Amino acid sequence: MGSGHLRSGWRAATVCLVALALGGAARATSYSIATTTDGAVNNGNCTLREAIRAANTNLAVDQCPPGGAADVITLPAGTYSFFGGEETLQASTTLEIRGQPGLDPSLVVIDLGGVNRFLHQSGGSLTLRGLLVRFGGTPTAGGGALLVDGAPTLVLDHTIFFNCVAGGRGGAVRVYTDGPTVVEIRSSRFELNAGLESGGAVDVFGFDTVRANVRDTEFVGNTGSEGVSGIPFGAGLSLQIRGASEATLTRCSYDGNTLLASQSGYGGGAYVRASDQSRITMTGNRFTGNGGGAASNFNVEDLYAIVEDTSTILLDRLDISSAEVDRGAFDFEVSVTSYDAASLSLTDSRLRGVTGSGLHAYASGGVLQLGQLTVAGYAGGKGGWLMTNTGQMSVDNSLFVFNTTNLDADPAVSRAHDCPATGFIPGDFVDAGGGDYHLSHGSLARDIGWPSLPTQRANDLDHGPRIVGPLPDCGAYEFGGLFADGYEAGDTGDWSARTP
Ligand SMILES: [Ca+2]
Ligand SMILES: [Ca+2]
Ligand SMILES: [Ca+2]
Repeated sequence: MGSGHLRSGWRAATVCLVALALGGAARATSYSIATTTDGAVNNGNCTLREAIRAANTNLAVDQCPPGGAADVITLPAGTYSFFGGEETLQASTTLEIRGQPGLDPSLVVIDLGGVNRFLHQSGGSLTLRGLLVRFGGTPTAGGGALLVDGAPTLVLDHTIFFNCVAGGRGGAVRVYTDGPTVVEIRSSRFELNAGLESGGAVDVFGFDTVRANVRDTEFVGNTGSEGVSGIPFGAGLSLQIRGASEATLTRCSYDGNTLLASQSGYGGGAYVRASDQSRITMTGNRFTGNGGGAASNFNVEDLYAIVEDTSTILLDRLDISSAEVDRGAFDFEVSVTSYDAASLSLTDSRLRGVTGSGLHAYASGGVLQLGQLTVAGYAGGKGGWLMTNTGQMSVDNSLFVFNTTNLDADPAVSRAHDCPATGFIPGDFVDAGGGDYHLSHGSLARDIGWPSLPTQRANDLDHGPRIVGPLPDCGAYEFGGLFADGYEAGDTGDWSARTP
C-alpha cells in the first residue's frame, strides 16, 4: 500500500493534523495537538495520549492518524493534563514529543497530577524537547516521570522536570538498561524532584555499551532519601555504568540538592561510578550548597566518584563552593576512590569551604592523581584527607591553604611534584578572606609549579591557558591568563581560550 493513499485518507478525516509522507519504512507522522484534555475515548479528537498510542502502534486512534517509523508530536502552549496512567512505548517506536518550536519550555506543560509517570520507554528512541513535565508520581517505583529500560535511545533537550516524586530510584527519570543505550540530556533542568536511595532527580544505571552525555543541565533543589537498602546516593544525579560504556558530564550545575539520611549521604550533588572498562569524564561542572547525611557521619556533600576494575574517571575544572551548614568535620565536599586497576584524576579544580572538610581521596587500588587543586577555607575540618591502601596516589601543583588542617596525607601519597605545604599568606590571593583564591600579582604561588606532569591540562579553571610565563602556577588558577575573543573552540563542550 502506497503512503500517498494513506496520506489522502488522513486528510479527509483530520483537519488539524499534518501527515508527512516520506515513503517506505521512513514514513513519519506529525501530530499537532489541539486539545489539552487527557483521554482515550472515541469522541472525534486527537489528544496527546491518543497521538502517543497512534505513533506507538502505527494504527489510527480516534482522529489521530496511524504513526510511521518515526513520528513527531508537537504541542502548542498549554497545560496538558495526563492523569490517566503512563503510556508504554514499544521497542520499535521512534517518537519525538516537543513544544512548538520557539516557545519557552515552561509554557508547554505536561501535568501528571502526582498520580502517575508520563512514559515507560522499553527500547526504541524517544526525544522530549522544549517541554515542562511536572508532578510525576510513582509511590512504589522509580522513575517518577520517565522509566527507561531495554536498549533505548533517550534524548532530553531543553526539557524541565519539576516536582516529580518516586518511591524508588530516579525521582524524575530512571534509566535502567542492559544493552546498547544512548542517553543525551542537553540544556535541561531538574528541579525539586525526589527519589529514594539513588538519583533524587535522575538515576542512570547501565550494564553495558552505554553512551551517556549530559551537558548544560541544571540540578536544583532535588532530594534523595533512604530506602530499604540504606545510604542514599546522588540527590541530583546518580550515574553508574559498567561494561564498555562511556559517559560525559559537561558544564552542568548542582545547586541545593540534599540527601535526607539518618546515617551517611553519598553525593548530595552527584554520584558517579565507573566499573569494568568504562569511562566517565566530567568537565566544567559547578556545585554549590549541596549536602546531606547525619551529623558526625562520613558525608559527601557535592560529588562522590568511584572507579573500579580497569575503568577511568577524569574530573577536570570542578568549581565547588560550600554554602550549606556542615554537620561536622566529616562532611567532605568531594570524595574520590579508586579500586583494583582503575584510574582517576581530579585536576584544575577549586574547593572553597566555610566549615566542614574539603577533599577525601582513597586509593584502595589503582592510580589516583590529583593536580592543580585549590582547596581552601575549611574551618574546623581538613582541606584534604588522602589515604592509600595498595593503590598509588599523587598530588601535583596544588594548594591546600587556610584550612584548620590543610592536608592529612598518609606517607605513601607522593607529593614529589606538589607545591609547598606552608608559607602562603592571604596576600598571595586576590581576597582570601572573601573566598577569592585567584592569585595576586605578587603571589608566592606564581611560576613555582612543575611542568609537563601527567595531570597538566591545557586550561585552568577559568578556561585560560594553564601555563602563562615560564612555569605553571600552583592551584586551580593560572595568573595572567587571557580570556578574550576567540574562545569557544571545538565541540569539547567547554571553554578554551586562545593565546594570541
Ligand atoms: Ca478522543
Ligand atoms: Ca510509530
Ligand atoms: Ca605561571
